[in-house]
Amino acid sequence: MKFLCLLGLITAVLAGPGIQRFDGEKVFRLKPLSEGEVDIVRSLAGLPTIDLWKPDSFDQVHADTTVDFRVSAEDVPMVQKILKKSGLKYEVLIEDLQVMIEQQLDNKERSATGHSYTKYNDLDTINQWVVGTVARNSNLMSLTEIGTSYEGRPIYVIKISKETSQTKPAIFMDCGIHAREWISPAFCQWFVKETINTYGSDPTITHILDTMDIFIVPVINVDGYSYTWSNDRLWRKTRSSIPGSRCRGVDPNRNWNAGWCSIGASKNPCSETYCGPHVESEKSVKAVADFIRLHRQNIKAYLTIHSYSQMCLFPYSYTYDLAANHDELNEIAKEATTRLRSLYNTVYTYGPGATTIYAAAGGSDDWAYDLGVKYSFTFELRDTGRYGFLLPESQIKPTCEETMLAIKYIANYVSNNLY
Ligand code: L06
Ligand code: ZN
Repeated sequence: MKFLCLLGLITAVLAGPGIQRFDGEKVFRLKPLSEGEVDIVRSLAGLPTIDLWKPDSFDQVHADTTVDFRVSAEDVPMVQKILKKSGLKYEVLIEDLQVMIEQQLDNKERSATGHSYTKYNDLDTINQWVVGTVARNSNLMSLTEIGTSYEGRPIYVIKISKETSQTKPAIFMDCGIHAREWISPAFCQWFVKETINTYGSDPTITHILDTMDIFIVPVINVDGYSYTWSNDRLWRKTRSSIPGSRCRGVDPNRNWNAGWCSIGASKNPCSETYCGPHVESEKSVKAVADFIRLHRQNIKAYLTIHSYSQMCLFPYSYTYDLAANHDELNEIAKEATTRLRSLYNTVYTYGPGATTIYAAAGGSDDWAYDLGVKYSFTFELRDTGRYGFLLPESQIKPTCEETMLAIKYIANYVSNNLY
């Protein structure tokens, strides 16, 4: 008996803490309609086991805001009791998170390399794909390691370029700023495949690449993404440790020098929107910011891919002031989302971040815009909450196909309006 216990202990220690399970956890949706109801929702912030999915901090909850939050299994009865007593209408978006997490991997195909454009790939698989794809397409692609993360993982920039003797204007796109938004890196991989496969046959892609270069970071927050595969599927931030705090990680979309930490961000290291000890404290953010600064004369558009909510956002998010070319950005977003909708009727909303989603400072889109990149957009991909961050693999293809239409529209617009 003693031997068995010891064996169990050794096995547990060797296996490590293992991946977190979410059995019985639920995701609720509600919409407070009055200030009184807002107060009730905000009072839930006091419960340590509540994880807000949308918006991403309780300060951003106002009357008419749609609020999605995850509740631990043990707190479900208590939260339901509070909500019922308050009379606040709510729906249960996800009945059992663990079931949903398992259902997400609904593509059972196997590929020889382990990589698939219609499956979620872990970081090692993505990195092998990056190196292999660039090597196989060296006429059109090159690879730079722009730095390493807090935990020492490489951060790559893929350059897609039809070589000419002159330096061309460029579009910069990144994926995977937030770790749990898995559809984002899936889109960057899809985008690379489509671009190299259709150069020469698709007139828009051909025109874009004949006039511009494209820089792509397939995953920025490599440590966070890796952690969502190994430990906690719902991790959002980086993995850096914060001196003097038991909590880890900085929100990498609150860490850029754009009204840093002034609104919609937190100075508390335990918050999901922790802005970090200082601007660009995160190695992965600094590596990308340094790269963009280095190429700032050439970069004409900045695109960053997130999920979920189905939105096309543009500056500003750290202020309610309108961007200098607001009307132009609004027209571009309107047309891009119309193109996107034309394929599967997926409806997107669009507008400045502060009024369309919520005010939040320190984002990469605002930072790039203030650096002089006048076409700067954040995409919040599918869906609107049915699956949230756990979008099933069966939706990767349609999501990427429709998003391609929007990105191609923007890239083409920029290539015809070079400045
Ligand atoms: S998950 C993406 C969202 C929205 C970002 C909009 N842009 C800025 N706040 N700068 C987030 O980062 O919370
Ligand atoms: Zn995000």
